[in-house]
Amino acid sequence: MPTDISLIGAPTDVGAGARGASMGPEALRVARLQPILESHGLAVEDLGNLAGPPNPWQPPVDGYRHLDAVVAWNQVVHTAVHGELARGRLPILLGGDHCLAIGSISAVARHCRETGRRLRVLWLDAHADFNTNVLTPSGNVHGMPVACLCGHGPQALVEIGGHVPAISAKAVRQIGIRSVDPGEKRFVHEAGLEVFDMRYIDEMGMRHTMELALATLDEHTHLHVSFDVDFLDADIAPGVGTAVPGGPTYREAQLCMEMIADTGRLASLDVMELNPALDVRNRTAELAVDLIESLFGKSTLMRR
Ligand code: HAR
Ligand code: MN
Ligand code: MN
Ligand code: MN
Repeated sequence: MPTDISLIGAPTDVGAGARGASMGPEALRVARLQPILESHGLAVEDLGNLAGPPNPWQPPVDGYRHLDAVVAWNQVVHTAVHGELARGRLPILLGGDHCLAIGSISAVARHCRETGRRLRVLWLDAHADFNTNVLTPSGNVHGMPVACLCGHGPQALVEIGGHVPAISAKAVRQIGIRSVDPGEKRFVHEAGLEVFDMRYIDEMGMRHTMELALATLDEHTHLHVSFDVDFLDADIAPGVGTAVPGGPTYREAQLCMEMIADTGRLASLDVMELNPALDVRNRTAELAVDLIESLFGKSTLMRR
């Protein structure tokens, strides 16, 4: 796992249904993401923010809101994330809404093809984000990134990394899922996505869940974590646009992050959907930073 980290801000809410995720990168900086990672011996470079079109704030056309702007943002994200991977660095994408995972994960997948690595994507989210323009109840593209990455979506998004599909559904493990639209649910099953929903976590526990989600990694695996902050229980993480009750507790989320850290395979990360306009004194940003620390192996008194 590279220890040189690049922070990449993507300040847009172009794929979301609520405004404000565009302020996510700055809130993570205010919550001291860079110095806190540096305090654990990591070398962190903040590349600042990417630039893209403004949010047109228009109704859907053919089932997509703002498709052109979503494509433009994902292209700059793809280029930036791929560039950092090519430099041997570990990119952390600071969202921004979750539609940007199309650019980010397509870049990771391209890098894996170029370097002969195997990709595993952990999708930590309340939502499956597996809608299409036909299935979507909203037209918001942040509900569609996993489907786009698996080849189901508009050509301009599906082809962003030059290889269609960018990833196989088999590479993905979804964790924390508790809000899936009816048509989306059928499509998730049809595609064969491996989903550890909240019912599964309730019954089996986070430890067993993560053991399965992280099974069969080896030294050739590039582990990408796409962390939608609404993964967390809405009571502890109010600063998101689409909060859903009944998510992982603070301790469950910590264990999830610690078990990922223990694999030593983490090679890229998205931190998405943080919405400071809905937060309380930057508490959700601070919680996200606390969990990211654990993801990078913050040592605890008992274990190390
Ligand atoms: N499933 C809903 C839709 O497609 C809600 C979308 C998701 N919101 C997110 N993504 N934050 O995880 O409109
Ligand atoms: Mn999401
Ligand atoms: Mn590459
Ligand atoms: Mn979500």
